[in-house]
Amino acid sequence: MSAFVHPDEIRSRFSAALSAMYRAEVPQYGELLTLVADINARTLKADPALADRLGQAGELGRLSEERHGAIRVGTAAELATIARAFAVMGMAPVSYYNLAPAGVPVHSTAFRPADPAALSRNPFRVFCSLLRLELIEDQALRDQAAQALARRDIFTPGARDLIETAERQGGLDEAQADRFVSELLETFRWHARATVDADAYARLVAAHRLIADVVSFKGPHINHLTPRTLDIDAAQAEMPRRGITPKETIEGPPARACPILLRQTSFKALEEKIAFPGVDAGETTAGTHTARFGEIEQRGCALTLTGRALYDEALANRDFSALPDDWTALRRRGLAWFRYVPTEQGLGRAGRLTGDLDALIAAGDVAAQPITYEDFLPVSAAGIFQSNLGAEARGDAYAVDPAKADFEAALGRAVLDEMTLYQAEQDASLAATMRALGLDAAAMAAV
Ligand code: OOG
Ligand code: NI
Repeated sequence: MSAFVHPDEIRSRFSAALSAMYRAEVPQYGELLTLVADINARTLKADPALADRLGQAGELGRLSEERHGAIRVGTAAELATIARAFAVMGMAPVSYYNLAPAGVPVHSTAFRPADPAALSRNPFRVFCSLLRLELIEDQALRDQAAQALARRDIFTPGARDLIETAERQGGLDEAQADRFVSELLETFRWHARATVDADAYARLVAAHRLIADVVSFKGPHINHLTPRTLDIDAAQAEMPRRGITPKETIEGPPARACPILLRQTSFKALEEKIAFPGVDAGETTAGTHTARFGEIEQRGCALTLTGRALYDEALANRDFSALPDDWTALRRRGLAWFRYVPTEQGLGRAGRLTGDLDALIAAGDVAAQPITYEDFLPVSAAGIFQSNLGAEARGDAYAVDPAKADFEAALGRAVLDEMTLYQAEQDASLAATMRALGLDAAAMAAV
């Protein structure tokens, strides 16, 4: 039997194919890519220290390939199959995001590579939301939505076959991997023809725009694909100059010398022509739908639970003074995650070093690199959702408890905890550094 294609490679091929498809469907996305590439090149040239830092962290190579997308599925079965499809590409569900408190009737996870080596090869992520039909108050409408969802299959037979093949064989060979990519791409494609009639669509929109978006079409079209910029303020300023109108404010933390977490901006959803099935077979009625948009993000350092609590508090009060804008302070106070590496000088002194971690860093024997935040921010996500739902979006929160257990039951597995992943990366890097320097790792615990 021929060798299997590495899941990281299948993920890269899928991410590239999705990007090409979305670029053809939404030409403004192509313009965003050019804008971000220009700004990234300019930023790296103007800031050699940043270029150095990204180079050492292994992030320069992945930058031009880096993107995340988002889809919204309608049923537990769709979510469970999507999870199996992403697993073929080395992507696992990380974190649980409940959007109901922000007035959006979904809960979500992000499928992404979990280990540092795979992230550095290609960090492609997909934010995946599951509609919560139970939050539709009107029983008749809820039933109609459930029926529309029960009638559709968002996967091609070929995609279903290949997911099973990958699970049975433990991977896909060259030909199978390419077929898997093109079959799975169909799930993410835009369908201009609605599956419900214009009346049903109008009632779904009245319940919530997002419900109409999930229920009215053959599949969960990719609704945005987001490149990573190194300077989001520059990108925001540049968008109008290139004929793109951004949302008013950047979501997430303010601009800082030491970027943390995630900052995002977007342009408003496009109004796109769609066709509803008419009363007579073959007849259609014209309509419009707004769902697909463009987004840009800047990623900073991942925060620990303590750091995240400070950030959440700061965001609520719009006062960020309690969060130090200084890598050393963030590290010493255990507010952010770091990857430790021995420096050349340190390696030259291996076996002869003493002192604690701070002393080794101060002496230049160990370097601490901020670990990039690979996840999402529910408040930011809610802001993006809201800005793309139009004025009618409900601002009030749904009165429901976080339903993580329900979500995991639908998913067919537990989501991974992002903090555990960052902690593991930090711990492993520290242990490897100490080993390389001939020091006792146990005595050097960082956070
Ligand atoms: C997903 C919105 C969340 C982000 O970057 O926070 C998201 C959606 O609109 O379906 O993509
Ligand atoms: Ni997004």
